[in-house]
Amino acid sequence: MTTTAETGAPATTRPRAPIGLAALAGLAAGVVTVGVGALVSLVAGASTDPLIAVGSAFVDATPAWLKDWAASTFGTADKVALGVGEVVVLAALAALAGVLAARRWVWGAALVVLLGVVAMAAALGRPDASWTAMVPSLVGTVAGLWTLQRLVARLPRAGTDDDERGTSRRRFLQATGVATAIGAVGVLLGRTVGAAGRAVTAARQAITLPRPVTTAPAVPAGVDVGVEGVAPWATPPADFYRIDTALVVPQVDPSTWTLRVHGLVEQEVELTWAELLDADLVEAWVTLCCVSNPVGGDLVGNQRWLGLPVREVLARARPTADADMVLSRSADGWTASTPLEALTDDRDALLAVGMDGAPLPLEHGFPVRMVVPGLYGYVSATKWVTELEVTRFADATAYWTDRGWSQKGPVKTQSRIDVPSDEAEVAVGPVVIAGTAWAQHRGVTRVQVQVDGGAWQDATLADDGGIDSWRQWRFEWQADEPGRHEVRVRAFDPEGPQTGAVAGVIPDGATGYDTIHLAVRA
Ligand SMILES: Nc1nc2c(c(=O)[nH]1)N[C@H]1C(S)=C(S)[C@@H](COP(=O)(O)O)O[C@H]1N2
Ligand SMILES: [Mo]
Repeated sequence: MTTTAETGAPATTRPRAPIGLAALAGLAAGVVTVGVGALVSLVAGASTDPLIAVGSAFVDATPAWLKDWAASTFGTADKVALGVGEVVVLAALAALAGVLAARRWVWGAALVVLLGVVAMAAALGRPDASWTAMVPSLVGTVAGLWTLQRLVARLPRAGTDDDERGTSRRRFLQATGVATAIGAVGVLLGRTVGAAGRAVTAARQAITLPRPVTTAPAVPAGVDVGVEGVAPWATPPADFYRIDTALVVPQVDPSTWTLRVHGLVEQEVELTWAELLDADLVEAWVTLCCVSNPVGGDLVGNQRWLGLPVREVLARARPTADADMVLSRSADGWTASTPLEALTDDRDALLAVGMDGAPLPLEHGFPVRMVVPGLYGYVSATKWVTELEVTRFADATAYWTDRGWSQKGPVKTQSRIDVPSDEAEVAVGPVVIAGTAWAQHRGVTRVQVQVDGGAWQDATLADDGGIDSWRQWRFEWQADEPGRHEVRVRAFDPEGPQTGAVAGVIPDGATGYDTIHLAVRA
């Protein structure tokens, strides 16, 4: 890639450096910038890492349609996709800075400084940022500039004799290699040491949760319908879907955690971790689901949560009569607006500390999160929660409602076919069709299956684990005719059947029947 430039460059005042090598110098300087930034972020906090800060700012600035596209294209791997995209764009810009710097130093330097300023601004703009947030990007940029200047000065130039060029080329590549290695070590250290969040992980492991004062009702033996391939009724925490805007998992130390309850209240309340664990905790099975879950999707899970009913904390604070909403806020500045009523009625709306009998996993909101039966996560399930502001829908908005999603997000009754998989081949004869359905806080009362547009037929429901949990079902279809067949499902809650009208996830959740096609062979 260097030959054209090497042979073709006219020797003017300053001989041209091969463009490929110049780009390489820029890339190496880029790696140093990012690596030094990552190292300094070990002290300044993971959210100040330049790549993470820019990525997070990007996430917050992303319009809803793009986010929706990313979520539906990459699913829960959207964070990986974002990271890859960011690295590709940055690499291209770094290479460009190298090429520019080889022509005219100030052009290359200006591009590096510009990128540095963007990263500093992004870091300072994080909700949890203090002025030190800009330091990793600043130090990284200075290190990157210095590296670029040294490498560009070492670029082998056309016009010198062959021997000399060979030597200077080797020296340049060595220097570039060393710079890249140093930068890469910085990135690795920054990510492994930083992301492990050792202190908080250790604090979590040291916790013994108290016994609930009210235990969850015993789960009937038959909540699992007993068909292989159906998502288990109790979702293992390791398999529980994860959706949030946090590029680095917030590290919240329970010993310094507090929950501040304020706003339209007669009495401000502040709750510590010790006080929370001392309170009368209850246990409840609740199915959580995401408004971004497409029909048939798997952004839904069921678990046993341990926590303090939010209504008890609110009762201490005594909301004033004009309040109708609680704006919950997380350690990393995310917000959700929840109808006050859903937090004060008799449902198990929890300030949860436990999931599946253990402290919350870090990525599911450790040490404390909200869980509210019957509402989508975006309006209720604040992870790493630190603040409840009692307010009014007329006066305040939240993270997703600012981005075009509905103020109110009650879960829509839905059903899903888990087996067979779509486009599966099955033999003529009995075919077991099975899956799950949910209508949190109303309860699934009936599930029906329809084949090839025929009559809706009742499926057999698995045992009921409570109205806040999903419910499995199975149906045996007698497949007589070879060929392609269409199977659909619908669930009922006490108000009737779910709607078959097709709607996308924006602004308040997808509707329509989950549908599969089966190839029946003789
Ligand atoms: N702090 C914070 N809490 C959050 C979110 C977030 O982005 N940040 N996302 C919400 C959304 S949209 C959903 S669906 C649930 C998902 O919870 P889970 O990741 O534990 O499954 O968390 C909610 N709580
Ligand atoms: Mo969500």
